[in-house]
Amino acid sequence: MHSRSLRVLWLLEELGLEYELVRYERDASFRTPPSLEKAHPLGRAPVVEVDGLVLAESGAILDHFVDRERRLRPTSPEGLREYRFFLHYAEGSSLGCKQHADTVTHGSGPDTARRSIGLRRRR
Ligand SMILES: N[C@@H](CCC(=O)N[C@@H](CS)C(=O)NCC(=O)O)C(=O)O
Repeated sequence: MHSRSLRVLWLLEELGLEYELVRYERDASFRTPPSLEKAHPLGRAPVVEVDGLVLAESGAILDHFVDRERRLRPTSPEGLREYRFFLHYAEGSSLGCKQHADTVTHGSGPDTARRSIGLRRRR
């Protein structure tokens, strides 16, 4: 699975919660289908329906379940700081790098990726 949905599935497994998985197949250019916009206006994965709500943004979804279950969130100030760091790092700094790498692998080619991160090709 090449999706932030994995973050949510991982947490649901860690929490031992039951869930129904709904798959939205991507098109050839790796975009989600318009039908996902019916679930949430962002039209991006993951989207979850839980507690009568429709939630998007993987970090917000993770926070929702951790709050609801009152498990896995550290209580010490240091632990909480680290928890927040990694919750945001995964979608922020870390994924920024991954997206650049994906652009090289799947997207518009190495030159586009190099330009977007300010690198020049060596002559
Ligand atoms: N910040 C959002 C990013 C959502 C996102 O861009 N999801 C990707 C899959 S990992 C997606 O749906 N891409 C297909 C598209 O934009 O059409 C989150 O963490 O949930």
